[in-house]
Amino acid sequence: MKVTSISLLGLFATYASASSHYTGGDTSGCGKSHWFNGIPQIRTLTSSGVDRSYGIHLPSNYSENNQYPTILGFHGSSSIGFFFEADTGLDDSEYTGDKIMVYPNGLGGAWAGANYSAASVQEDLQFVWDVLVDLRKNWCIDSARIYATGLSIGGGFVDTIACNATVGGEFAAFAPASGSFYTNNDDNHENCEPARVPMPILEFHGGADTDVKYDGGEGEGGIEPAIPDWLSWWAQRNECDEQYEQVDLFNDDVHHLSWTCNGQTGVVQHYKTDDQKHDWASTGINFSQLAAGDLPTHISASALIQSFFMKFTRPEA
Ligand SMILES: *[C@@H]1O[C@H](CO)[C@@H](O)[C@H](O)[C@H]1NC(C)=O
Ligand SMILES: *[C@@H]1O[C@H](CO)[C@@H](O)[C@H](O)[C@H]1NC(C)=O
Ligand SMILES: *[C@@H]1O[C@H](CO)[C@@H](O)[C@H](O)[C@H]1NC(C)=O
Ligand SMILES: CC(=O)N[C@H]1CO[C@H](CO)[C@@H](O)[C@@H]1O
Repeated sequence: MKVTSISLLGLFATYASASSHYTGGDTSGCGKSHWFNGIPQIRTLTSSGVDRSYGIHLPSNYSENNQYPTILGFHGSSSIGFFFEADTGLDDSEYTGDKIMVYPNGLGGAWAGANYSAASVQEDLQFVWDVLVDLRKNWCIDSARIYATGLSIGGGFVDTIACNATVGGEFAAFAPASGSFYTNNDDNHENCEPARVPMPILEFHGGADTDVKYDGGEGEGGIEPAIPDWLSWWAQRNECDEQYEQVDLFNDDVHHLSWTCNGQTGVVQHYKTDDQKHDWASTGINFSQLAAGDLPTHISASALIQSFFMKFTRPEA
């Protein structure tokens, strides 16, 4: 009986996603005016008894009664949100001129999941929850259009969020890049419990990544899955057709994989850039590429995630 009602709810969520826009969520931050729109700001809060912080960037034409799509961007290891912005350019109005960008800062420069992480998975998930509460109280957030992206261990943590029904359920779609997936990986991938079907997810990964290898194995902070395996788990969770569509681009240097799930195209997507190392895919050189001894690639992850995210809204629960 219980199982039947759960699968019925799953079906409902699937069909509701196309038409029914989620209108829940606190909107008490709407109507509050702010200074320094268009300029990065830092906000602090206490989470699990620890002082934490995040950066926030509002559109320069922020309008206090407009509910904005909001993207949380999780930095890589030995980093802070400010550097993730520098690598991705996600504050640029060409990407987020009508969205709010949020850059949470990890404890000890990293995120939970690795064997070197300062915070536990429980604490970092709680932090994301607390950030969402703080955002909604202070700014005008569209709770149907909250998204998460991240680089390296920040990408891995995006997967950790997606796999937690409570916290991940607040998001409409996810886009990890060069992700080190330490939780819900080979041995325990079935522990992943997403809030609903589907949970749209797009991953970028370099074929020449020697830090978080495409074929998986020992990583800096634990065992990582092979990316094709990780993709197949998400395809299963999202009830996708087994056969995906593959388009080879740029003289076979870039491979775009896309899954259709319950009749909806592109719910799970992947870009493999053959020559790319462990960094953020962009057509202009950025710091993460310099640090990895890499060059720009053919595609811009910052642009591609915008069109991916805007295809999806969080359905009614
Ligand atoms: C705000 O500016 C962006 C470009 O920076 C533009 O795309 C958007 O339409 C503007 N929004 C409003 C409400 O004027
Ligand atoms: C999701 O994360 C929250 C916050 O850490 C935690 O309390 C909850 O137990 C997690 N849920 C699952 C199913 O792991
Ligand atoms: C973390 O895991 C990696 C990969 O298994 C291992 O090489 C490393 O020694 C571990 N580090 C710690 C501090 O346990
Ligand atoms: C420092 C730097 O040049 N960063 C760039 C990295 O790539 C993104 C996306 O193309 C640019 O917007 C950044 O300015």
